[in-house]
Amino acid sequence: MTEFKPLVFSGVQPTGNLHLGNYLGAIRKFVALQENNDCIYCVVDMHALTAQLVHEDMATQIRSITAAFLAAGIDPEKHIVFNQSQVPQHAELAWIFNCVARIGWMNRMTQFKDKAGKDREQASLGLYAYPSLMAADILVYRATHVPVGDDQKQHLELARDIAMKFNMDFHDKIVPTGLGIDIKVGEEPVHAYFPMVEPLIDGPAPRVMSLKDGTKKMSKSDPSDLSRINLMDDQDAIAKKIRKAKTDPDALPSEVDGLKGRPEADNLVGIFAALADKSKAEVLSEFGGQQFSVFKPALIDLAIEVLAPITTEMRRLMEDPGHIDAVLRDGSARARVRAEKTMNEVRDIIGFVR
Ligand code: AQP
Repeated sequence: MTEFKPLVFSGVQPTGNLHLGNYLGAIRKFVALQENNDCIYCVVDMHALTAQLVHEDMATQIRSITAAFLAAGIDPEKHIVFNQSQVPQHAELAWIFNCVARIGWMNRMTQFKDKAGKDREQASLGLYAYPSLMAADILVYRATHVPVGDDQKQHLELARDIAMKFNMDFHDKIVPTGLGIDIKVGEEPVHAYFPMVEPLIDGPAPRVMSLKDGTKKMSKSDPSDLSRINLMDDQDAIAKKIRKAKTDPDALPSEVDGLKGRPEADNLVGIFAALADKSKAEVLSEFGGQQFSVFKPALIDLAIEVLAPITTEMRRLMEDPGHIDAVLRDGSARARVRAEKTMNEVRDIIGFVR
């Protein structure tokens, strides 16, 4: 049985300062995956319009995310780094997926409920359709693996549902054109045009939580800057934010089970583990029984050690916007070739005349 060639795709929105959650949940995994995979990493600028239409500094934000990708160690020559709006095929496939996805599916998306808040009538249609564009971002390359934070799990399940419905609805068109590939869905071999994407959400900090509230996701849009560590924060800011991070009065436990019901402690141990490339159990074997007055300084040193070189390199790259734009133009040109191949096949499957 043939299978889809493994291909990694992921994206980050240019909606504000990148934070430690974006780094540990996404960008750090992007870097590791490029060793053994063909990878496409995208600054998803069209997604940035969904929650807020007008951005005074959109171009700078796009360059800043690109700088973070490069500073973290992504190789734009071996892989593809680009911004979504330069590849219009994403929007074209998203329209087709809008016609595949069912309103009932979209109504279940918790991110829409969270971001739209109480006044849903005033949310943009784009915010509602966001997961359909996200499915198109991935499937326009027929990508198979998507490294993301835990918050994106539901959207990836939707991408699978969209792929499956397209494959089933157009089955009679896919088979004679020979464009599909045999995949296994459960025990059944199915001739499919789009793969069933696999989320890659592992690691000790799949959802980094706010430093002020261990039950809330660390997020760019949190009004309190003390809730997150930004990738552009200097060493003093990192130290101050970790020192001020909410904790409880108890010492750290020696076993992972002891973190249950202690969201802030769990979060800081998870962050330490992810930054040190260790498991939470390993971190607790070192710090179990210690107070936060001992653990926090160690976390500050580690966070600075890991983040400072990235921050310095991001600042250096941001001084040469022409270079960043050239990287994005080159990546976009290469992405367009791949995306257009898929779109031609999709147009043929649907029966559009071309
Ligand atoms: N707190 C987090 N922990 C782990 N991973 C996270 N990601 C985001 N927050 C966390 C992951 O980062 C990638 C890029 O996210 P994004 O910027 O495209 O969108 P987002 O999830 O909406 O990010 P934010 O920071 O929460 O932005 P706002 O405040 O604008 O909503 C994704 O892989 C995401 O999982």
